[in-house]
Amino acid sequence: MRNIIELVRGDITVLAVDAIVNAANNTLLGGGGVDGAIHRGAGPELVQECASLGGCRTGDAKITKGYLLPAKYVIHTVGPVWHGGNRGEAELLKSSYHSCFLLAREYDVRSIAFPAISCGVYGYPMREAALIALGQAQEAVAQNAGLERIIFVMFNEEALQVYREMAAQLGIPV
Ligand code: AR6
Repeated sequence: MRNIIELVRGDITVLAVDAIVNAANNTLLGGGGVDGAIHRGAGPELVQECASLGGCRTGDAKITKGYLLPAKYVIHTVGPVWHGGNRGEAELLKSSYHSCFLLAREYDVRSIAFPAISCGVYGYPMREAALIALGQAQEAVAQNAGLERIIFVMFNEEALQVYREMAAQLGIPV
């Protein structure tokens, strides 16, 4: 497999990539966490475009411009709220990543950065989420030869360490 998956620690809003992914909510009208940071970085035009999109279902994704961000696009996805694991959370989280990769292909996105979708306010356990995120990235690499960089951006060292362990478990060179 091409070695295009990267794990980094930092703030996703400063990355100059084709697209950054936002862990949004169903309204797409902004919120806290990474969503708040992305809206602050992009400026008020982002919420205007988001307001025209009619929201977003859990597991789905929508794309906008990046406005004042260094990234050209923002792909907004809504991950599941964790309710203990028996309410379809894993399928929904998989679907969030998959939907983002479908949009990436459609918009010829070659470099894409993801936060740990659902792992903040929505309470998804980091290890399980990291396995899904990395597994979906492996599939996307196999299916889309145009992808050059997939960057998982962790806000803290513990999360980065979990991603490193899960990448090793899946045999992904990072
Ligand atoms: N760069 C990278 N990662 C970040 C950043 C950042 N600037 N800021 C936070 N994180 P969360 P969710 C990490 O809560 O769980 C919003 O209010 C954070 O440490 O942002 O999907 C939405 O509007 C965590 O690991 O997203 C929704 O209502 C990860 O990003 C709700 O939160 C995701 O945490 C979505 O909850």
